[in-house]
Amino acid sequence: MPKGSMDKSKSMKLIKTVCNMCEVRCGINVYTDNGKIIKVEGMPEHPLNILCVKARAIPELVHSKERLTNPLKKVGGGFKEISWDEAFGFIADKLTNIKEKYGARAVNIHVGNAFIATQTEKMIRRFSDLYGTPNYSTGASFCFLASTLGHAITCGEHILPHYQGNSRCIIMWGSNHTESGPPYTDRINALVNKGAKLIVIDPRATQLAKKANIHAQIRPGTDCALALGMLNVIITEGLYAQTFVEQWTVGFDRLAQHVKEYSPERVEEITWVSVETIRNMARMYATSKPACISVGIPTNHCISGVQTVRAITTLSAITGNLDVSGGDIITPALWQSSIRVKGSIPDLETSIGAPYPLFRRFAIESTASPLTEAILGQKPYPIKALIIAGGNPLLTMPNTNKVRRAFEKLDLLVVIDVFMTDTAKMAHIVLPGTTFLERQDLRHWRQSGLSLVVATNRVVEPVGNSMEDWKIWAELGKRMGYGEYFLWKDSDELFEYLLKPSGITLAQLKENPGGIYYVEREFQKYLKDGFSTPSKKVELYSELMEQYGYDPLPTFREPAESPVSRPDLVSRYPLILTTGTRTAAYLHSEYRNLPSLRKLVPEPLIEINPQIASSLGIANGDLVKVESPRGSIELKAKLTKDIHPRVVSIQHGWSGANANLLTDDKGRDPISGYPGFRCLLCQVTKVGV
Ligand SMILES: Nc1nc2c(c(=O)[nH]1)N[C@H]1C(S)=C(S)[C@@H](COP(=O)(O)OP(=O)(O)OC[C@H]3O[C@@H](n4cnc5c(=O)[nH]c(N)nc54)[C@H](O)[C@@H]3O)O[C@H]1N2
Ligand SMILES: Nc1nc2c(c(=O)[nH]1)N[C@H]1C(S)=C(S)[C@@H](COP(=O)(O)OP(=O)(O)OC[C@H]3O[C@@H](n4cnc5c(=O)[nH]c(N)nc54)[C@H](O)[C@@H]3O)O[C@H]1N2
Ligand code: SF4
Ligand SMILES: [Mo]
Repeated sequence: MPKGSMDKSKSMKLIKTVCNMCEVRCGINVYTDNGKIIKVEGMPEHPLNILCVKARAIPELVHSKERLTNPLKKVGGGFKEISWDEAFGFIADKLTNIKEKYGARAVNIHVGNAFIATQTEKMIRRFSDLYGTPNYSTGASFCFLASTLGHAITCGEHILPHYQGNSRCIIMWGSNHTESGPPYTDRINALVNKGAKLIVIDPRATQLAKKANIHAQIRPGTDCALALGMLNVIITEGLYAQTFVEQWTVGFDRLAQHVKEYSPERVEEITWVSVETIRNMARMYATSKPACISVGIPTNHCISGVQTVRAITTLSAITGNLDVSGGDIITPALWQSSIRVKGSIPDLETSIGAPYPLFRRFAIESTASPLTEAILGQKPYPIKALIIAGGNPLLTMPNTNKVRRAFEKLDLLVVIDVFMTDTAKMAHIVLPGTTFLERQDLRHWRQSGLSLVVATNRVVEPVGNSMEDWKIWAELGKRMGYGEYFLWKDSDELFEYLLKPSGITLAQLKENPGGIYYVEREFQKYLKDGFSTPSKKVELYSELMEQYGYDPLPTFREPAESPVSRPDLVSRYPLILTTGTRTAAYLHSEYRNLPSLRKLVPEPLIEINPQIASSLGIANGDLVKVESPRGSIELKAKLTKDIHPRVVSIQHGWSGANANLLTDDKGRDPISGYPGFRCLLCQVTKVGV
């Protein structure tokens, strides 16, 4: 810490913790004075310690006047402050009645991104077990699990690009770390400066695309076809790693036969990426080793999501880039005590996620993708109550009009949040949780091969009557009569218990605020143990997929709503719409109310190419109406040559111009249940003409 600032204020305190303003989770030094956060800096002890714009806005988040400080109950059209006791009593009575009348499965508990891989998520799961509902879902219903599935089916484990190694080629495949993971961009830039080749596959010319050796401006939703086209070139030209393929893969011959259908010429037609670019990319990738691929979330958000990930993993495998330094590496998860309730674990086959058996098998939870159908259509049975912790589905789930109709029908909607979000406004009960700075969290993560576990520190006391999120569930559990299952008196005790199998103690974590590596980095572990698949090899051809009725080889399916699959829609909706591209200022629907961030990105915009804009009579800054078969929104046009002329892009998470009013909850990936957030059709018109 700079000495000068210490002198200025004797009462200033430094607390080391981890930023949770986005999923990257950098180490931060937070300075407080009289219970107020006054400054945030990067924490040198932590491997990720850049300070992005969101972290600088932490004081605005914590001390915002808009924070929820008391439990609220909907009375008439408004909310009334109530005590925690009354809130827990009300919820417990409702949950008990619903269970008696409809069974426990009539309650869905949904955990948003705020708590992924923390003790809070575990407590909520414990509560769900005790209540008896199989309908426990998380952010995995829309995020990262399609990748995990594609990886697990193919090579047994989740894989991630190893930026710490000396990659000679990096593919940013629908991934834009400049906005979505700034610290990783620094690492990529360093590798590129050392001569690594960079390939970017993106309908937009991102900052990295502009410095890339190859930028493939792909048609949204066709990544699977592109990967298969690259496989075609690599196999035809014999550019694969023969020994690895022979010893460690199954189904290569069938794959080789299968990808013959994906000639570069056919793939150009599907993807808009030229034959020459497909060939160059395939050659560059296969001959610059080691190479790693950053698989972004857009590859998951289409009907072929899991198959896309399978095809990309196949590329990595047959070129010998799996689990090598600088390639795509396997990092084991942290071994923690389970707090599932033995003997009371609900059968996921009875969950509303039943139609997605592979998702269930690997996620070990239900999915929220059929939630609105279950509420509105009572299929496969009615869902009567929904508890949402740390999520804002009214802005983040597809087809908002349908989400709203569904939520209006619920007998009980409870939202646990730190702000009065659009979703919270619909709730019968709103409970004030805390921000990550008002509690300790036990966090572990594997991004970029960093197998880190950290116990974060509380920086300030919970504001008003807000309650630490894990505790809310313990208290509600006690109120439901499950007291004997929630005996941990504080987070320290809970963390000690959870950490037991890891061999790491809480005391060690407290001494190491930058975290502890829970496993030593080991490459090519398969040489000893094989891969964690049924055959112990990389399953290019997957019998597991076949068993579940899915294509055993990665196969491209046209997006559910595209000019090819829905020619009937094209004259009315001629443009391709991708939604959800990240901006560094915000996290999904969060932080629009923090002044410094709002200043950076003041309003929602639609990115549109000047070529198409001029044909529609639209100038930069004009107010336009964007319409899809589900609904319409109005927002300003940002004319930019950086986007493909036939594609428009809108960020999600804006309350006034909610992209999910345009998206569809149908046409889902049959394996993961993920909706096609990234590949839809729309029409753009200037407002007022
Ligand atoms: N600041 C910030 N950071 C975040 C988040 C946030 O909301 N804000 N969210 C976090 C979460 S939960 C996630 S999942 C990640 C997501 O982060 P990323 O995986 O990086 O995803 P995006 O930024 O949505 O999109 C990346 C790029 O894909 C392009 N793209 C759009 N459609 C397609 C397509 O069909 N194919 C291809 N190849 N490219 C396409 C977009 O133009 C964009 O440049 O970010 C995380 N980090
Ligand atoms: N159209 C479109 N929609 C998308 C996507 C897309 O690309 N396009 N991306 C999808 C993806 S990948 C994801 S991950 C989801 C994200 O979807 P959500 O999980 O709904 O994400 P957020 O909008 O960040 O909502 C988090 C909520 O938790 C609250 N919160 C934050 N921290 C805490 C805390 O510590 N305690 C409590 N109690 N509350 C807290 C915030 O105020 C916020 O309201 O969105 C999905 N939706
Ligand atoms: S990238 Fe920014 S918001 Fe995300 S964890 Fe790091 S400092 Fe926080
Ligand atoms: Mo996500």
